[in-house]
Amino acid sequence: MHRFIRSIFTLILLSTVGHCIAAGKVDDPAKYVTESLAIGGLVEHALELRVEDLRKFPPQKISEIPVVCQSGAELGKKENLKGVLLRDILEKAAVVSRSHNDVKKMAVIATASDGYKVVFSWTEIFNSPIGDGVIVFFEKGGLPLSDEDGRIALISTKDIRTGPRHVRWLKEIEVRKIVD
Ligand SMILES: Nc1nc2c(c(=O)[nH]1)N[C@H]1C(S)=C(S)[C@@H](COP(=O)(O)O)O[C@H]1N2
Ligand SMILES: [Mo]
Repeated sequence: MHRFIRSIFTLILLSTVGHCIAAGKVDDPAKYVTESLAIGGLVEHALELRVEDLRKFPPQKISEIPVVCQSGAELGKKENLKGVLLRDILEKAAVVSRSHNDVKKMAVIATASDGYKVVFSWTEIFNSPIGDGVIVFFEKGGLPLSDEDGRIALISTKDIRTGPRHVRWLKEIEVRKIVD
């Protein structure tokens, strides 16, 4: 019986720890907050954008987006987000394409200050409906994002599960040609 209780306890403990790691909750979110976003790699104009610079792009509003983890767990929803299209930012940075087929071989990598990274393809962003929903956001309910959300974040709103390509504490977007 004791062993049974102990294993139940261990299971509860493990699932809690697992969930926290999955959702990337940390003790001191303030230390991950980023105040600017760097755009680099295969671009003509490397950019360093603060929130006031992001505001100069055409605004995008998300009234409501459910956040669903890769595991299928529903983590709630985000409401009244304001941001801009990643596509508009990349157009300003101007992706370097030397030959007709170059862009088809490119990845766009979003990196957060805690090391979290997600990958898009150039095609997803510029030549698929996914691109219409990839938003770099900086406001929630009319206020700057909290330390937990990161002052600058990204979300791919048209994904089936929106948790994975939601990037808190966004710090860098890198364009890379990943195949020859
Ligand atoms: N920077 C960063 N962003 C992250 C993570 C992370 O560990 N670090 N975890 C991701 C995972 S696994 C999920 S499910 C969602 C959770 O979104 P929430 O923080 O809004 O609940 O954030 C994603 N964004
Ligand atoms: Mo997740």
